[in-house]
Amino acid sequence: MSDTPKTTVLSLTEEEFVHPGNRACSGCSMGLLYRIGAKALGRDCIFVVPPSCMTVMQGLYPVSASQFPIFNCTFASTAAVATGVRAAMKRLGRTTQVVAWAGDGGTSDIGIQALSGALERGEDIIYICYDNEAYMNTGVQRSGTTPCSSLTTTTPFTGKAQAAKDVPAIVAAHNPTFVATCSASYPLDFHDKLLRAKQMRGLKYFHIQTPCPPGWGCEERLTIKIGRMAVESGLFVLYEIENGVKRLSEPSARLLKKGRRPVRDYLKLQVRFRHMSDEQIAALQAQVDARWDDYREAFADD
Ligand SMILES: Cc1ncc(C[n+]2csc(CCOP(=O)(O)OP(=O)(O)O)c2C)c(N)n1
Ligand code: SF4
Repeated sequence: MSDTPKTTVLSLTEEEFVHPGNRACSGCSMGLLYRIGAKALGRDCIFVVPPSCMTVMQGLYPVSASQFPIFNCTFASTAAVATGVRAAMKRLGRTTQVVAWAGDGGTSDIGIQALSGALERGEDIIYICYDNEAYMNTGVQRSGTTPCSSLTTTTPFTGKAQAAKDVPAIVAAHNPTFVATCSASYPLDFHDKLLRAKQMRGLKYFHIQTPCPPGWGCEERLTIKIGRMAVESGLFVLYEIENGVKRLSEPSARLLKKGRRPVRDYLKLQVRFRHMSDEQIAALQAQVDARWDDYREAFADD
């Protein structure tokens, strides 16, 4: 797997499937992720998208930000609709990639039942959850994957009290072909994982952290840096599970030797975490340290 050639900025295809203008907020990392991901997916692709920033980003009919057919479905039905579209393609004898592209609210809460069904059946689709860590399109309400302590409009004073659902672990418990976590700040890692996933049969699930300036309360110019800090501090871990074998991806694996940034660096750049006390930050740091002690044991030889 490590022998697979890595795409670089210079070797990335110049072909574009996403038009230069779209309706995402300035500094949105999801738009960048979509553009680079599309280069890996290629033209023969149909997207299935529930209500979310991705829908809005496309623009209003008859304008579209992208060159793919996009099926806008209901929130709860994303994976079921993708299943149906894939079956139709198969019936027509076409190898078209069917890609479900949903937000974290649409995946971890409202769409999880259809996703679980598609996982259990082993549907031959790619499912991408972009995780901006709240229901952003409707004004920053907390979702199942909003991190503990994060301020949202529905957790406005002391932040969310509960821990985030570990959706990739829930997905992995279904034993799909491929599970990967990615970050919009490492788009080439996402690109290359997608290239490999395209060659596999069965359900390929991607969970991608996508920093969101208005929702996280951060400067637009810092979006990519903040996503990197999430990885460098070990808070968001990049890994993949192929046929049951889990591997840390390079940006996270490198932390085993290099060490991690303090989580405080990441938290202090975002308004949603500014209210956290020193004790809360220390407790979070201790949790991350404990998790990495486990990784050091599990991945010592990687
Ligand atoms: C059944 C249903 N409930 C609520 C809505 C309103 N709604 C539209 S987009 C959205 C937020 C989606 O959040 P998420 O899936 O996290 O994607 P994001 O907006 O963050 O891109 C909501 C609640 C809806 N369209 N359908
Ligand atoms: S609200 Fe966040 S995720 Fe949605 S378009 Fe704006 S920056 Fe992107």
